[in-house]
Amino acid sequence: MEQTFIMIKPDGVQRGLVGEIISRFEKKGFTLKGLKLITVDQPFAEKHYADLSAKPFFRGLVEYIVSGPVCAMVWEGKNVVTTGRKIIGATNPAESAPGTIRGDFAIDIGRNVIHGSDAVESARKEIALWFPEGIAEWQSSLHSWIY
Ligand code: 3AN
Repeated sequence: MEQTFIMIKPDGVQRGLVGEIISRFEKKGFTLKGLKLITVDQPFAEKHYADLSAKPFFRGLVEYIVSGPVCAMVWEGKNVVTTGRKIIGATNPAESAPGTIRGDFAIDIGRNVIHGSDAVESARKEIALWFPEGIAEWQSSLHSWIY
């Protein structure tokens, strides 16, 4: 089953949006497979955002991510990478539709509340980076058609 890495950024944690965001993924029908509150250091944040290292906003982005605890999660379900990105909304909150997380809760591209993997392959890499200890194995006891 497909998995994705979702991270509530320091602003989302400090604004008390963790419950709301988890609720949206749960209500959609996705399954929570990993969850931790963690403060990362600069080398770790640079590794996570390595693809953006040449961007002018890279330094500020790293400073933002290390500024406080983030809520790191693994979510599972059919098409969860693409659908998760739809739930999150466009990168720039000025362009993210109402009803999406960024559309509802963010204003500034540099404080856009949440991260979600952009492809199955990057999800695999990000889950390995953020959850080197592995994630809990569990199966829902609901019938498989209830999701
Ligand atoms: P997404 O998070 O939607 O996948 P990316 O991968 O292009 O978007 O950007 C990663 C993060 O970098 C964004 N979540 C945002 O916090 C930050 N970012 C992107 N573009 C800018 C920008 N122009 N100015 C400041 N921060 C930016």
